[in-house]
Amino acid sequence: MTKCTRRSFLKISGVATAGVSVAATMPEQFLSWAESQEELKQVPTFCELCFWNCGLIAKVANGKVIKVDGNPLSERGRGRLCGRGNAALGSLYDPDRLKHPMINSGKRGEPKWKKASWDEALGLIARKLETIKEKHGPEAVALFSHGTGGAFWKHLLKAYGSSNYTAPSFAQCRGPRDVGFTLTFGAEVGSPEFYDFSESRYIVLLGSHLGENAHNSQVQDIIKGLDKGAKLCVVDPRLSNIAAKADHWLAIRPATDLALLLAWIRIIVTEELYDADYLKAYATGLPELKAAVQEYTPEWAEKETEIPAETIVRVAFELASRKPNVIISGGRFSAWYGDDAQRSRAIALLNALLGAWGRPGGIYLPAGGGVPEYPGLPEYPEHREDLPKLDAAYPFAAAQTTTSIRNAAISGQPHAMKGWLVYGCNLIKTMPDRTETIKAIRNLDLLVAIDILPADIIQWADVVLPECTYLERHDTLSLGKFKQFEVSLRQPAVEPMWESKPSWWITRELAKKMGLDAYFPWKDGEEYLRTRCEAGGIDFTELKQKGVISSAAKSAPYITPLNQPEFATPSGKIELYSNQLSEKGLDPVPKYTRHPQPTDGFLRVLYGRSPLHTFSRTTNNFMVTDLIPENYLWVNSKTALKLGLTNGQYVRLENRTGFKSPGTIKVRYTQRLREDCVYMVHGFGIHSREMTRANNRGIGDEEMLAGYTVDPLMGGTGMRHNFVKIVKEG
Ligand SMILES: Nc1nc2c(c(=O)[nH]1)N[C@H]1C(S)=C(S)[C@@H](COP(=O)(O)OP(=O)(O)OC[C@H]3O[C@@H](n4cnc5c(=O)[nH]c(N)nc54)[C@H](O)[C@@H]3O)O[C@H]1N2
Ligand SMILES: Nc1nc2c(c(=O)[nH]1)N[C@H]1C(S)=C(S)[C@@H](COP(=O)(O)OP(=O)(O)OC[C@H]3O[C@@H](n4cnc5c(=O)[nH]c(N)nc54)[C@H](O)[C@@H]3O)O[C@H]1N2
Ligand code: SF4
Ligand SMILES: [Mo]
Repeated sequence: MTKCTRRSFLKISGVATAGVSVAATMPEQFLSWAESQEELKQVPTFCELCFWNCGLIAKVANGKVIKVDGNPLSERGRGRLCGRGNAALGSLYDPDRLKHPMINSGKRGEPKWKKASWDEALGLIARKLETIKEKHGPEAVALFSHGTGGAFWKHLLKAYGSSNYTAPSFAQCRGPRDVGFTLTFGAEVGSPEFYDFSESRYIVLLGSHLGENAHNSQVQDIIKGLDKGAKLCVVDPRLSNIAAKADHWLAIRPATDLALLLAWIRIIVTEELYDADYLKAYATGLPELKAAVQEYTPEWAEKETEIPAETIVRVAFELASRKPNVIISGGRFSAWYGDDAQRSRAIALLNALLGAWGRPGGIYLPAGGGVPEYPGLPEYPEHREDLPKLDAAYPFAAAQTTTSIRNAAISGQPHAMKGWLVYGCNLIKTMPDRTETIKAIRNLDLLVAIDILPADIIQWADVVLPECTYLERHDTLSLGKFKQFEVSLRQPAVEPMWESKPSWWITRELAKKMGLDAYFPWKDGEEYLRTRCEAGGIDFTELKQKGVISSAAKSAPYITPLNQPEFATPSGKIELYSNQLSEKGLDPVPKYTRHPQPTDGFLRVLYGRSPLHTFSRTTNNFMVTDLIPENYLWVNSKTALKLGLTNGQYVRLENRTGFKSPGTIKVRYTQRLREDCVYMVHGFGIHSREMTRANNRGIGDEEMLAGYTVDPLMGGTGMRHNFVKIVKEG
């Protein structure tokens, strides 16, 4: 940790000359520090307001964080933070935070909270977990997790004897994409993605709204690429911020992207626009692919997508003319329509045909690297081999799906499911079909929520454990595979407030109560991290000082005669035609099927991200709610006029089952959206009175969802068949 004086800080930050107007917006802590002669402590750590995990430096005075800045050493942010990252103080100093453990003495879902000591709360959880293990076996307990601290909970779960670890960020998010790419290349595109945007010469984005999706370094990279002359084609029913910068905006009819992709593949294979040498060296199945896509002509695709055939052809030729320095990306969130792994595979096929994998401006080959786990821990107990797999129906479920855990809790099939540990997940809002989620929760013997806020999920918990925020804790390391391998450290800038605690502590104390101490030998968070770093040859003192350490050697990010790629597919090659799929009775080349479109005055709900919010994580954060307090309903102006809506008017939504939204949402006229859709950002529509700024603000897209379609390959849940009517108030 380095220190700077008040004077040098004022000079660096420009505050000394900025005068009264800046002072008026400065937090109180800052002003009192500026008045004092205190030295400013600088603590490098990393952000958790989303999972990009940008390095940041917390400026601390009088025991309070007064400001955060980007850490220039971090490849994830390169000295910058996004709008959410800058709102760190709004998370840390949120007066609505969970302050002490709580036990529900009422019914599940109608909580009567009793303040509890840690000893009492953890004792109760330990007893219940023991009982579940005795009655049903350890597999009857599952962990849902999102965020860095989840690693300690996963470790606890495995030590307890269960492997039922799941996350909405798989089957409700990027799982379909990862499976589509793995089937094709034998590897995922990574997280952070290995997109070499800054060197690209042609970029196609389908339903990826980078910029609003504020993944820090990736936004910087795409802007760099565009500055250097890359062409950009954005496929989106809405003119997103990035579409506004594009050479082509293709306002596709929603749910028809696969038609467009197959037409592009057909043009590229029939006109032989592909990278022939590359395919010869690295791919198999070109003739089979060619034969399989013949029906997908541009004229056919025009009818499905409403994109003119000549535009489809033009983009294909432009794109191919810039191969192999191209990226075709379908975004990160890919659980759209139920055929999502196949749509993602079509995207992977296009990248393959144009030779983008392992090429400059394409998908680079990431640096290797890792840090060993804490040495000397006992082996996890063996899992029972005879138990039926929860995801047996999905041959390519690369991770456990949330829905099969939910189904098991409802039906007891294929085995009992009685306890849920929910870490940093707001399942009420992030799993499709709330009724099913609640049905499952009612069947449990125990639901523990580990959170920082009284979010919607808290209302369904038996025991609530308050984690301290990322600025108050040590956590596991964040490892990044970029062109260099990078290790980031989280360390506390200030002491945990109230009775909140970090996960390394909570899990250790809980483990002790279950006789699992041997798995948690660390004295404290720092000792845990130091030991792992030492085992991995990383200078922990340097890491503490810098926050981020990158490997000295650069990897070889591109294919050269001496740097040949490996593809972990059964054939060892890029699989343009997939025997793995045909062996399971699935389409070896993606096939188009038509999805329902809204009729009878219904409009499709499109959803995405606000650049200043992360789902429901920030909807109560006073630093961003000042700017964006609620979500808006984008309505095409023509549609709005037809429906007699005025700009700024509050409306309700009604879905296909007749369900009316509990909350209201403000209409926003726009010409940046197709007439058959409405658009809103996800995360609002919180119903928790204790979240005073978020409660009942706006509507959640998930509240209106009447059904979802399941991906037969990997169990992802397509959540974009969401049709609504607009209901005027009064
Ligand atoms: N309908 C619909 N469903 C969706 C999406 C959508 O857009 N629409 N998005 C999907 C996507 S892309 C994803 S990735 C998933 C995400 O879904 P989830 O995995 O459920 O995650 P979040 O919504 O990030 O979870 C937010 C919870 O984490 C808590 N939290 C915040 N910080 C911390 C912390 O430091 N520690 C702890 N313990 N808790 C914390 C918040 O208070 C909140 O309760 O949802 C998916 N589901
Ligand atoms: N600021 C901010 N950034 C975030 C997050 C956040 O919460 N806030 N969350 C992070 C997470 S976990 C994820 S997964 C990513 C998600 O970010 P992205 O992967 O970029 O994607 P989405 O949220 O799916 O994309 C929304 C876009 O898809 C368009 N769309 C809707 N339907 C269709 C369709 O049928 N076809 C096409 N072509 N487009 C369609 C919408 O109009 C919208 O512009 O963002 C990450 N970044
Ligand atoms: S992108 Fe923004 S919110 Fe996400 S980690 Fe980086 S600074 Fe934090
Ligand atoms: Mo996500």
